[in-house]
Amino acid sequence: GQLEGTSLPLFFGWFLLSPAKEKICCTSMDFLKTLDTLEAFKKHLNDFTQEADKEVDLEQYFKSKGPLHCTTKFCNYGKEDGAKEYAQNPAVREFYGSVSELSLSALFVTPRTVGASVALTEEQLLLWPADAEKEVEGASSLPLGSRAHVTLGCAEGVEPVQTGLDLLEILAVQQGGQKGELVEEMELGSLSYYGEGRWLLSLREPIRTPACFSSVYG
Ligand code: ACK
Repeated sequence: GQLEGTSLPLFFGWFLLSPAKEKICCTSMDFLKTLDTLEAFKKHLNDFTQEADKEVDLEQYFKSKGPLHCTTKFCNYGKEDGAKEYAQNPAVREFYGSVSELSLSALFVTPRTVGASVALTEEQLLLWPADAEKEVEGASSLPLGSRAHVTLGCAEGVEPVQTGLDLLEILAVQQGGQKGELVEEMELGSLSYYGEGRWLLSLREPIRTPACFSSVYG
C-alpha cells in the first residue's frame, strides 16, 4: 500500500527501563569522576586535550545523547541496506514490544565516546543483524553481537554511531593479542588502558537492566 514505504523507523533497539536506567547514568558519572582523578589517566591526558597542563573534566567533556538504548539495526527510515529485510524478520516481529534483561559487561571511554558493552543472550542474538561487525577493519572476525553497546555520552561534535565503532576497535586490539595495560583494580572491576586514549573497565559483576525491544521514528 501507499503507507508501506514510510513505515520503517530510524532504528530498532532495546530501550532501557527505569529505575535501572537512572542507576546506570549514575554509575557512569561516578566512573568518569574517578577516572579523571587517576594518576594513570593524567599521564595520558594528552589523548584528550592538546593543551599541556590542562585538566579535563570528563563529566563535562561528554554530552548525553537521548534515551539510553542498545541499537540493533539502524534503518534510517529504510535508506540503510537490509532495513526492510530486518523489519520483516519473524524474530523482530515476534519480540517487538517485549521486555528482556540486558547485561552490561564493561564500560569504555575514548576521546570520542563513553559507552557500556552489552553481552547479548542467544535469544537476543536472534535480533542482531549479521553484518553489524563488518564495518570496522580488523573487527569482521569478532563474534556476532560484539558491537552491542549503550552510548552513555559523546564528545563535542561526535555522532553516537562512533560509540560502537570505538568498542569494535578496542575488541579488535584485544583480539590481536594486546592485553591492555592493567592500570587499577577499582571497586567496579579492572581498568585497562589500550593506548590512544582507549580505556576499558571490565565489570566484576555485570550490570543488569530490563529493556524493551522497540523502535524510534524520531
Ligand atoms: O548510540 P547508537 O548505537 O548510535 O544509537 C544511535 C542510533 O543509531 C540513532 O542515531 C545509531 N546509528 C547511527 N548511525 C548508525 C549506523 N550507520 N550504523 C549503526 N548504528 C548507527 C546511533
